[in-house]
Amino acid sequence: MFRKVSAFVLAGVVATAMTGCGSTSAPAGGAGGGAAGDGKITMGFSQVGAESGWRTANTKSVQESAKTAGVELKFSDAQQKQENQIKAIRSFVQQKVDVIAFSPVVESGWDTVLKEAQNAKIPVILTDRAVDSTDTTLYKTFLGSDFVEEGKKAGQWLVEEYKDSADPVNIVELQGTTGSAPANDRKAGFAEVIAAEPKFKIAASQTGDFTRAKGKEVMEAFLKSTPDIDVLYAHNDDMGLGAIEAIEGAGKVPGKDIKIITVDAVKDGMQALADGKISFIVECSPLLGPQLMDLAKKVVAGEQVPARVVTEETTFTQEQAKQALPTRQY
Ligand code: GYE
Repeated sequence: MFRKVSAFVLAGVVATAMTGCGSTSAPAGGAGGGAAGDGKITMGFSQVGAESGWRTANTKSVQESAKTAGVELKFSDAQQKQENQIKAIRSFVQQKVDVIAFSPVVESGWDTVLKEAQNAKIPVILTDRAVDSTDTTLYKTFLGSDFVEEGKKAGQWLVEEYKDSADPVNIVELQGTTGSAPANDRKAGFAEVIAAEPKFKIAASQTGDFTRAKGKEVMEAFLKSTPDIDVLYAHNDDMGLGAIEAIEGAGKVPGKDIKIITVDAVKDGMQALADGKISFIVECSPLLGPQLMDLAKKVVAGEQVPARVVTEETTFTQEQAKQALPTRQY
């Protein structure tokens, strides 16, 4: 259900981007007249939480870029709870900020509060994660990764890795936060690619909420309930790193007994890849701050912005991780 809606929305968004619509034609939030009152743009930003290394890097990127861009940032941490994000957005509307940016913890349930922002003529920018609202006029643009593509890249590596074997491959999956865009899409992209070969079997799949602690806990349960695990696909590095502790605790060797694929490519993940504990990482960049500030300035000034801005990213093998580590920014 989620997937159908999102695919539909995405198609709409792309179509909108191509026709060049979906952008403001008049200054929306009273540029310069916002809460700062000194010609500065004021941005209300509702962050998901502090659940992972990715999130910490993302928060830092947003805060530093706001400073550099001269944007006054009202930052709110939702501690992974949608109700906190809704409260934060309502408070930003009350405070008459010039622009609201947020990274929605889950995809569904945003229409009412986004309508409130729209009625108050405060433009909204989605950053990092998407919403599944069918009314795409509720936000000006969505800046972030293509999570389906990330899932596909993970699946493609696996297909290649096992191309010479006909034996069954038992996979366990640690999903991100239930209902979040990256969990839904990384699962879907991966499943689509591996479905082409019946030897791949997802033996167990459960949420680890994108945290190290939950990743460890759920992997411990997988190791007890699922015999002969060949591969772990974790929707982020942190869950993979927690799972490594569980695997080692069970007397198995990560990277050898169980191959691990993760997403993000934060420093700790890259180190585990360089050490051979993780086998492959799909990059997801958290450094969205500079582009976010650019988009915010344009939106507030009533300039055209693309309806979708996709982050560029790559993938890493062990050798590539060793090379990239010394200059890795996050
Ligand atoms: O992959 C994960 C974080 O939304 C892309 O959220 C983000 C994800 C990221 O908790 O580590």
